[in-house]
Amino acid sequence: MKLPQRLILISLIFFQAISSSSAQINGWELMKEIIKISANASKLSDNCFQLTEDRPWAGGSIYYPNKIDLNKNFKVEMDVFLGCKDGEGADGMVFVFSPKMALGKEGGGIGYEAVSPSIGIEIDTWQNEENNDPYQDHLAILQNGVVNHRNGLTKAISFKRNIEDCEEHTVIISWNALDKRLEVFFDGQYMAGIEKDIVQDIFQGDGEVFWGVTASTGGQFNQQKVCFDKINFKPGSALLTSTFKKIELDLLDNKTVALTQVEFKDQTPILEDISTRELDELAALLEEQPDMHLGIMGHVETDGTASKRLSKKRAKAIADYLIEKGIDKKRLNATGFGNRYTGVGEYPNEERIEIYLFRPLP
Ligand SMILES: [Ca+2]
Ligand SMILES: [Ca+2]
Repeated sequence: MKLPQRLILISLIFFQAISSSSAQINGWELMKEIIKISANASKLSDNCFQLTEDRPWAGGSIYYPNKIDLNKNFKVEMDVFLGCKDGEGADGMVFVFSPKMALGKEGGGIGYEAVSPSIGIEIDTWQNEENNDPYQDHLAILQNGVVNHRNGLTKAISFKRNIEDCEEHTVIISWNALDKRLEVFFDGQYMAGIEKDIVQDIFQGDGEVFWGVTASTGGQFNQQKVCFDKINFKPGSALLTSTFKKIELDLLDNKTVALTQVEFKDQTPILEDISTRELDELAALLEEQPDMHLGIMGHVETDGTASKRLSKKRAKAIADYLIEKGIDKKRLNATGFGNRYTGVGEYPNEERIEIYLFRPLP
């Protein structure tokens, strides 16, 4: 198997995809399972995490443990809770992109200091004069684990009010890979932005990084929490390969499997953009197995002739996509079953595309 070439090919396809469409993947379902927690952080619910308790000298971080690719767009919407103490509260939190899942220094370091290479979006609730912090709670885009505002990518931007107010605040972080623009919004207001080739300038050309949030307390302290509302990104190639890996192994083991990432627009055979990465992997597998044919079976939820037709059209849409990717149509056998068969075991979804490999009779 020529895996490296395949990865390069897939990267190229994705690189082209960003310029032509706004395809997005909601990483949320994946994230619920596999967030990585370090030090004093803890999980509060499926989408909420406590980063620090309300006690001195605590530090905590959470990271999504599969790299994302900054050559593609990334957007996260989260609610941050910075505590209930203003004058006596500290220190804040930092949203981080870095090839390491690291927790930096506590206190004024906000769990970010010394995490390098990195981009950090700091929400700072304590004035450290040694870091040129303004008196007010503030926000800034920082680089390479340096918390001194003299070296920031933006200056420190003060909030017009106290943000350690026992309330949740919405933070949106948006990276546009094409314009190379990183923007931060707080409670619906634009706060800061940079235009920078982060992949080249910070990460030496390798756009695959982890993302996470760090926080700390010091002599002063607050409880600090983060909840994620929406996360949109395309996974890096490592995740891409690992999600398809199981499907590939099962197929080669003569099993029938349901595709996990293929989605259609409601009641139509039109593929959602999200589907392409799994189908591209499937096309690559078929290229590696030139003697094998592929059975494609469409299943839908509802009863009736129209449903049977829809399930067949959907199976055919998969075949058409693979043909477009260079797979000989003689190798593809698409059928639709309406709702005749219920999904079982690992594939309880009624709406699904199942596939299997078979060797044609001579
Ligand atoms: Ca404050
Ligand atoms: Ca500070």
